[in-house]
Amino acid sequence: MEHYYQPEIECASREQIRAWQDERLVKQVHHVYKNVPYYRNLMDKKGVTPDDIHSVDDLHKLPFLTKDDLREAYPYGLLAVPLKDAVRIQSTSGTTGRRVVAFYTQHDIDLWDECCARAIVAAGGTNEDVVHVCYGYGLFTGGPGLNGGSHKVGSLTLPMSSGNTDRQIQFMCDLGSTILCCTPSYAAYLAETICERGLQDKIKLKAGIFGAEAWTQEMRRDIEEKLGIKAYDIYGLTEISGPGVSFECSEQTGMHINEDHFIAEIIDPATGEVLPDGEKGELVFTSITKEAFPLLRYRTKDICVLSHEKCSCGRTHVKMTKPMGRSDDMLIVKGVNVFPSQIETVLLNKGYPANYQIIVTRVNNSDVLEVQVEMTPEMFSDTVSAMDVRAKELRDALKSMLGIYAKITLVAPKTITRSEGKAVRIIDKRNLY
Ligand code: DLL
Repeated sequence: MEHYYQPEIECASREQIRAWQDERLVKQVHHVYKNVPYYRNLMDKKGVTPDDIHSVDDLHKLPFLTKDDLREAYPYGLLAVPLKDAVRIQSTSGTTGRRVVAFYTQHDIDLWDECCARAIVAAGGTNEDVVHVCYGYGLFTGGPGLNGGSHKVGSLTLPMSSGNTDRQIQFMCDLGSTILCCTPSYAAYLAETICERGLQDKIKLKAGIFGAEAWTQEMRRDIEEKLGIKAYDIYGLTEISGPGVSFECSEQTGMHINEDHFIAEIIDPATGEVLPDGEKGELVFTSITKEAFPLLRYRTKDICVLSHEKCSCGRTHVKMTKPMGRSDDMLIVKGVNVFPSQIETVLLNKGYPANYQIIVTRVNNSDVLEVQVEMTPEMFSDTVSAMDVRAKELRDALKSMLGIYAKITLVAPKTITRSEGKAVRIIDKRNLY
């Protein structure tokens, strides 16, 4: 029996979806113009007023919003309701200087839960399931989002959060978890550990809902084989609510975007021109039902393709491909957002020259972040044990900046290749896209 499946919305006609979007967009534009001075300024600068927006056809008249706007308006500059009406804050994993906070009213939490519930149902979830959530809880949206969705479906929800693999596996066996929700890299690690311990027969998993980072079809097959499950992709970003902005159905040929809540556009990242279906470009979202933190034409930096082709599952909402890369230099390592500028800040603060290289690899399906750092000639004359102390200090400082450990390799002066143009700081060997 399927619970919380909403065919009247998810399989609505294109005309119906369009009618919802037209009406909600107009209302949303008035809401932000009236309540958010930051938006009013942006729109005034572009010479557009709420009265110019009559339908989705007018969307292109609105200015784009970027992560830089969110940082400039930090913390409360884009809050569109009185503080007393906001009930929750979530945040991106970026740290100092890069943090983005998003606000929710109870209505916003309800619709976010609804989006995640749809993802769980699309993966075969019902109120008979035991949903094992080991995305992180706290400021990260993964845990709270899937937790809320699972409640809405009526499944028995295990709020495990991340880490403590022994306990994860024990609960999985003892409680008979049937749907696993976590990052694909953690799913791969759990799968490997379960196989090593010969526990495949003790688990009852049937599906996994994995997202928050890029993962390949090979990784999907590996996890599916080891755990004996079907693995579904789920996409989202904190700014637009969190997981559940889009999700895979049984056809697994892209993720359906919850179009009754979010309007998607694909633009040329260089010119901002809107591109037609089937063309690759930057994904832009407009949230048309959120109250506390409604973003209009938010540039995600994720590069993908949209398709309105008919889906055999019956859902009519547009599908997006897996992101094929990003138009900025943000890396996602172990599910955490890492910007080279954060690493550079730590190095410069500790007296190192700005010659470094970031190398990301994937070993046994787990990300490894290595930072190769050039020493100054004075540092290079240190004893080996003094260098070990330096490397440890740097490792700790990076951990407190990024939230994850990096392998530090100190290298001799002038060994990192100098660039004549834009420095190549990142070598990503994971072949994720
Ligand atoms: O990662 C929300 C989320 C949680 C999604 C749990 C899915 C599951 P942020 O930390 O704000 O939010 O990171 C958002 O992660 O712009 C993409 O670049 C990337 N991303 C998210 N889902 C996927 C996915 C959460 N399925 C950023 N495939 C986004 C590839 C993904 N990249």
